[in-house]
Amino acid sequence: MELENEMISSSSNSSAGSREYKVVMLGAGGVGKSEDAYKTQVRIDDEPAYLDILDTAGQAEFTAMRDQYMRGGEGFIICYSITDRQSFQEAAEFKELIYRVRHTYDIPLVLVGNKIDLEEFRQVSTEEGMSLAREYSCSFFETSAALRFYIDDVFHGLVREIRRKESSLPMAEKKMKRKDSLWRKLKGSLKKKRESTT
Ligand SMILES: Nc1nc2c(ncn2[C@@H]2O[C@H](COP(=O)(O)OP(=O)(O)OP(=O)(O)O)[C@@H](O)[C@H]2O)c(=O)[nH]1
Ligand SMILES: [Mg+2]
Repeated sequence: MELENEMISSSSNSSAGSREYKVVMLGAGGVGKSEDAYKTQVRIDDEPAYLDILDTAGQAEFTAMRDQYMRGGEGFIICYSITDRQSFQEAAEFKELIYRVRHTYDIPLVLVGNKIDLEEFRQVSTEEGMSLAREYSCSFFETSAALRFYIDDVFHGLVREIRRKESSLPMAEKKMKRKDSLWRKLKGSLKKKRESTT
């Protein structure tokens, strides 16, 4: 599902009210990233949070842009499908890709195994997911984007991670403001790309 986000950027990172979090969805094609992306406003620990989600596509033509959006994201959702082992193998590679661009492993992220409603087609066990999450030092959720199971937990988990990181970094807010224009440019060009391919 597409997000209409261009209107909101002027209020990004506003001091009062809802704070905006720049979230990048990563994952192989067809794992359910776009289904996940529709929910954008959540209340977490009694504070509203607006999630500005950059929904990347698994296809090859977008991988050239991947470094760019990895630079702008404050948090990452790494998705695979529990019915697709290949997508799990790809999920295991994203942390290195993020590291190459950000030069730190201390990046807020959550790992998501989607499509648990298709249990009979499962190829990746819950234990394997948990074990990768341990390697990543991140939280792990199994979800069904189709049935809206545990989707809120994913966003809550990620925002908590971002807040925790921020509270340990006093200069974080300034850094994020500088990234706003890059982020908007990226989202604009992804949008154009999609329009030209559909
Ligand atoms: N059964 C089931 N189907 C799902 C679930 N999530 C997504 N799908 C379906 O899987 C297909 C792919 O979902 P998308 O959200 O388009 O996948 P994507 O990760 O955005 O794929 P790309 O944009 O190609 O990278 C669609 O037909 C969805 O309806 C889920 O939790 N359960
Ligand atoms: Mg998609």
